[in-house]
Amino acid sequence: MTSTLQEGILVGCGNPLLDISAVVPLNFLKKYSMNEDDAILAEDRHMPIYGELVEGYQAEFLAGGSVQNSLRIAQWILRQPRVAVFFGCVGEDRYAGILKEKAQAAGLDVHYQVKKDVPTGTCAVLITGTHRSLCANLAAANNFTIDHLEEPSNKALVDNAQYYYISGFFLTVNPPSIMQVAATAHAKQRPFLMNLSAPFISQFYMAPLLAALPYVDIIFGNEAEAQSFAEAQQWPSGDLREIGKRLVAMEKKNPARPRIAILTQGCDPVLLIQQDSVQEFPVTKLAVHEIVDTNGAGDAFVGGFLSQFVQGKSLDVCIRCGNYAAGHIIKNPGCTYSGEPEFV
Ligand code: 26A
Repeated sequence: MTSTLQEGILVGCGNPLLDISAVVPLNFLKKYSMNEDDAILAEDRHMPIYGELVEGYQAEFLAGGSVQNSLRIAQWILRQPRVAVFFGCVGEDRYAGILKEKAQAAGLDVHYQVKKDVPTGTCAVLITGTHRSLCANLAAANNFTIDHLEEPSNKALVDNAQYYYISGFFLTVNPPSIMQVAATAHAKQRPFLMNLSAPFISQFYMAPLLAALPYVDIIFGNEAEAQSFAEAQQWPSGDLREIGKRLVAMEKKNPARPRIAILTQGCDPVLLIQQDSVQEFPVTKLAVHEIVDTNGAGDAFVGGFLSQFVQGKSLDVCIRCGNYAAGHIIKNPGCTYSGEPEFV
């Protein structure tokens, strides 16, 4: 970090979740009809998972929630506190305290909406080898309402930001808030960034996703999420480059700033798609013994990207930093970091 950035230059909204993470046998996934590397919303039949992880599998508690993860990582790399502001809904309990403490320790400026009498959301993280399967019980996070963004001090934070980032996950909670932030970004001609987040978003939340997409300047996703979007759109080709090109060509409110798609594919190269061009950015492959878990890798990629993007750096630098951050997070439990960032 050389120059000082405006406080609150980056605003994000999402689901603040406490991750309950454990290494489990494949049978555990089977028992709950879950797949490796999936991300789902908990139904009633998943509710015993959380207790089982704590009682039988030495579960670890870690700060989570996709957008909050990305913003914490951006803060870690920036080393300047309060560059990023986060909105989301928590309960009034010990888990909310842990989340706030971890976010603030990273330098993130959190403005939680607090829903009394509803527990803070949790996410079961089931680790099987280098895979992770997520099962989110949103609880309080699902109670976020647009009036939180309309409170004068929060509205001022949204109005003053220069960059906006919201996950596809948040489409399950409050599309009106997403549309409001998107419209603000559009009116002020500021970048609005979103993430496809999980295959189930394109399967079950395509309508609100399509409503937000015309405002999206940069869309992130991994290969499974991009495939799911393509299938839901009934696009003929499953080729990731083709999907990216079609994504960037979809309707856009501000055609003067063509949409960019950034698609990750594990340890294969990251694809940067702009109009008809596709560029590849290699990923440094980690040895299996270096991998602690892959939980949060995609979020960390976005966090690293954002840390450079808000400094006006080139897309090339942003993506290289995304790859650096993801690599670091994979070597640590959940979406946590250790030591000082080493990205130059
Ligand atoms: C709506 N859903 C399902 C979710 C999530 C989520 N964050 C927001 N909404 N499901 C999982 N996560 C978070 O994703 C991170 C890994 O990318 C987990 O909390 C985990 O920290």
